[in-house]
Amino acid sequence: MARVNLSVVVLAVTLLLLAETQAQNPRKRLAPPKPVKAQCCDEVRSLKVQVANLTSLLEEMSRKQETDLLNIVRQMMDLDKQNRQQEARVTEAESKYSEINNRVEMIQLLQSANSVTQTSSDAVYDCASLYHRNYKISEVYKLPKDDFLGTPELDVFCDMETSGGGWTLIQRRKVGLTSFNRDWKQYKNGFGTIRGDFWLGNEHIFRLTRQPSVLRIEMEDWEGETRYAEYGFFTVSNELNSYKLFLANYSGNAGDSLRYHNNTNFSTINKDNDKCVDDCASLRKGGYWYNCCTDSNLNGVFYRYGQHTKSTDGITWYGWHGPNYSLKRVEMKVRPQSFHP
Ligand SMILES: [Ca+2]
Repeated sequence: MARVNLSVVVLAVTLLLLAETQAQNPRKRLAPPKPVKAQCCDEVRSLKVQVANLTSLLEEMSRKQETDLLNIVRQMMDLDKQNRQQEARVTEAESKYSEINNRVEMIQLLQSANSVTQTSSDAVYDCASLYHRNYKISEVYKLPKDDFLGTPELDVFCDMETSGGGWTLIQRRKVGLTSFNRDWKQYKNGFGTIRGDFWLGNEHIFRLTRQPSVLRIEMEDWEGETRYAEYGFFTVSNELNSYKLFLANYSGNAGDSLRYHNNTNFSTINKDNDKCVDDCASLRKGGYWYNCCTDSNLNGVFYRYGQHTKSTDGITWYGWHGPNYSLKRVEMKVRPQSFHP
């Protein structure tokens, strides 16, 4: 740019000089030779000095411009370098961000995959699964219908406190107004009131105990004392196999009074499946896994205080109070062996 400007200026000055010279020439011819010539030469000399001054000024300006230009070019190069460095940093940051984003998406995918797995294996099937969904109050809950598991909608009472909670009650005796002297079909489907006395139903107990289960029995006598019996293994067969009882691994302080009933079929007033010539269901007035006949009779007759030691068909647990003592209160409950509070 400086060079172009300089050339233009030099050209302009040259043209000026030429024009001046040409303008002088006719005068040179017209004017008288000597004095005019001297005057002319003085003017030319003065002009030449001016031109020299201008040229040196221009050269100085040009040098300065070139220096400035060089500085500007250097600055521009520096800026360009800085710009490239910034761009590199931005690119690096973007790639890091994208990598982190990918990782987050991967974690989210894994989490959602996990939750799907948990949902399908942790379906609301019993009180233990409700417990794991953070329902931790002992209350009545409605288990939803599940076509995959083949379970109908069902009201259950959950014990979410005893020994870690997660228990689904299958039986309760405490009020004494519900008769337990019922037929096969009623024992199959269940009867009573879920907040009071009830039998959940053999069909439901069968379904609940298809997964390895624990049975816990809690009892209270008329003196207000409590005992319990727990079986680390408990399952009930299907109806075709007469809801046959299998249990093992007793622990507790009430005595092992259900062991005698192990490996026996369920019997009711209208179905004698026991191991006795007698009809145990009729004798003990309940539905139960009668052997010949009882070491316990948790579905026997509810006798009020004062009457509770006068019969052998009451709610008995021989291991604690013998064959003639009918208990005040009983609860039978199940939960999966795999349950961890
Ligand atoms: Ca019999």
